[in-house]
Amino acid sequence: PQVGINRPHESAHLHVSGEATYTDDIAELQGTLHAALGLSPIAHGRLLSIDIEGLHALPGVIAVLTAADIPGSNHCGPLIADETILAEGEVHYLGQPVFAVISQDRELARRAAARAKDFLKLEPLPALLTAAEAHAAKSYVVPPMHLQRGDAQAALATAPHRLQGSFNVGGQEQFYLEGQISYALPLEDAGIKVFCSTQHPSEMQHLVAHALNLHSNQVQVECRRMGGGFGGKESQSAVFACVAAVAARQLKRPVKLRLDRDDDFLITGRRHGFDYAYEVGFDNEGRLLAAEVEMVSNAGWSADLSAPVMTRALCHFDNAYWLPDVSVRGFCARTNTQSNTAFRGFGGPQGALAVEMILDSVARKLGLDPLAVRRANFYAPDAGRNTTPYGQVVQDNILQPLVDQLVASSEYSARREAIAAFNTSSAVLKKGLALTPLKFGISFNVVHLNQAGALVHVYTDGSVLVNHGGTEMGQGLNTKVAQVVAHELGVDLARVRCTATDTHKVANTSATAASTGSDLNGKAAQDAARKIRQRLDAFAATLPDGAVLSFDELVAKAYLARVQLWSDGFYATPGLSWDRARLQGNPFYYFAYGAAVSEVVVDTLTGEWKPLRVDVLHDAGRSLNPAIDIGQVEGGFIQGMGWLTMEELVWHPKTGLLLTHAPSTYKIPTANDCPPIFNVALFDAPNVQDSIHRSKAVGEPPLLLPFSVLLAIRDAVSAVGGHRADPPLRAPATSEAILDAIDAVRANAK
Ligand code: MTE
Ligand code: LUZ
Ligand code: MOS
Repeated sequence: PQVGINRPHESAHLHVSGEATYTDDIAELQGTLHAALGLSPIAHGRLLSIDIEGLHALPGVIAVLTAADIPGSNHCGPLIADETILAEGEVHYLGQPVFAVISQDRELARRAAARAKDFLKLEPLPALLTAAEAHAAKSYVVPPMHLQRGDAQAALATAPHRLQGSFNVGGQEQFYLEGQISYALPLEDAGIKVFCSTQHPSEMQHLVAHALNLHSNQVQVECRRMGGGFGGKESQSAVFACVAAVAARQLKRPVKLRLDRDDDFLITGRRHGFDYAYEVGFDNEGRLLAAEVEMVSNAGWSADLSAPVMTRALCHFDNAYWLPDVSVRGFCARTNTQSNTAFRGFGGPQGALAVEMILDSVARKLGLDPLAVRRANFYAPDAGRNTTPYGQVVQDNILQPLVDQLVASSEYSARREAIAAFNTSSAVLKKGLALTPLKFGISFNVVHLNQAGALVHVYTDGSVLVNHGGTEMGQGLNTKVAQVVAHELGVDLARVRCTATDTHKVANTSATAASTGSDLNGKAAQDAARKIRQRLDAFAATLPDGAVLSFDELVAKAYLARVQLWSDGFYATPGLSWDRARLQGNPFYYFAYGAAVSEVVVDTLTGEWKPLRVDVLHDAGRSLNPAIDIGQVEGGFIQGMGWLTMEELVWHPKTGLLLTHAPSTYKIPTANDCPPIFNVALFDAPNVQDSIHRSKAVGEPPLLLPFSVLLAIRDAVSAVGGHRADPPLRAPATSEAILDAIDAVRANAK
């Protein structure tokens, strides 16, 4: 078999030798020009004028482009036309692109663009800089959403215990190592080709076509690979693709637009920060009987993907738990900051974090181990505790056996006791332990996006070339799709290559997102390969009996017999339905599960902390490639740990300038932050659905595993008050946040 086995990433040898070609590595054509963006220096204001002549006079400036130079539409929002490529009339955040400067020299273009504030005439307007302010002003990018089942108010009134609270979690920068970049080449007859680092080549094709007043068949977008996307290149590669294309078209020269890191931070959005307010009712075992929750996301200045992100947040508040009477409201606050967007988990982590924080508080209130409270709330096929608040029946629940296995392998109970003993005898250092489970819905929560296409060529020498609609961002999609094709054709993986994603090869693709890349494109490529195999089988049956041919020999003969040796393939996920107005239906093909146990030690004098040991058991179904999947689990874990513990975004409270706009002030985890003991295993069970070789999507779900780190820190802080204290710990749990929470626990104990 070619699937279900460890295989290195198809580009691993290129990644490590520096030979992998990213967009900026493509040999520049003669005459290539460079663009840089001039940004709004204020958070909100009327754009009175742009001194184009003044900018033109700066050294090296060949052209200055503004909204007026866009021949077609200036809109580039993915769902709602509320977003411009270049500002028009008003500016909505500090960092918004207002104009582009084109030069032969990238440095000169950047220098000119950096002087934006000297050449823009702006009349400042009042700005809303926080989600709380915007929520108070009822300023939203889309109408509020409400997911409900039963009567939460009535259930609250009769519950034996009630708990009210609020907390918040910050946003997160994708911090793809390769920043946003596009390289546009004008072609004959008004055509254009754009090399773009994007998760969504088809959307870039459509938006470039609209901006240039072209048809889609005149625009080609290609992406061989990204140096990471993490959701940040799902919709937000658009501005850069469109600006490069408009400039290339106007100047009839190739134009490259590569952002430097600070501009990337200032211009693009990231994971939505969330504010939560809740009231829950529960029984003596900590079983939730009622939940009333309000979630407010900071959407930023435009809608972008905030609506589907909030939908996913609402549909993941249940996480692993059955909630009888529940009311969850979602508000996407419009603020004068970067427009927030997709980031690994797409709102799911923000939704599920809420219930995990709540259950932790419930456990402390009752004096129970949080794990016991979690288990008491699990979805269970018996007793009718098995339907999500949005009406989907959980058919593939493996929470119980998965958590049992992890509790045993991590020695949870013994370590719980050892930690309690340690904490009674240790005044300054406190340890904490937490196990958190996850359930993550797999499919785009917009039904029609769940489709994919592929094109497979078998050449006469028996080598195989695969093209599919997905994009490679390091996650190993091409490797998995090549394995599927090799398996289907019965050839060695070494015979199969994947080529760059190209809108001229497979049309109308969805973003590589929602973790569906290998589910969708794997199935589409399998469909294509299967058609070829069936033709070869039929042809082989016509050959004289006893002829034993290799694949290459068979293919060579089949060609001479005029058998079609290439094919398209298509796949659409079955059984999905979604009522967007009522937030009810079957939005997910299946669920992925997982759980993690984390142990940390906190220095209660400094607020510093360290992970000591992490055990993960993650469900990747029958994994297509366990080595790649374990890499995804480890990466997702560390990335989520960064979000919850160290990555802090700070905007200037008056000007709205994002102060943490570079690695000097914005800290992501490094190799040194990995837990010294990091046991990651896959829970080996086939998907109950007919997914590609019964595997499960693995890209995003692991991001929820490090909830266990945040809650282990919370456990350690709570130990300052004897584990019964309910610390008001915000996320990210930076040292400052940890010290604040310790202070609060101590003040409460007095
Ligand atoms: N892994 C790497 N190395 N780089 C990435 O950019 N993006 C994540 C995840 N894993 C990402 C990654 C996100 S946000 C998604 S949605 C999935 O990969 C997308 O790829 P898949 O659907 O093929 O898993
Ligand atoms: N839904 C979803 C989406 O669940 N994940 C996504 O990445 C996405 N992107 C666009 C629209 N809906
Ligand atoms: Mo991933 S956030 O769906 O690109």
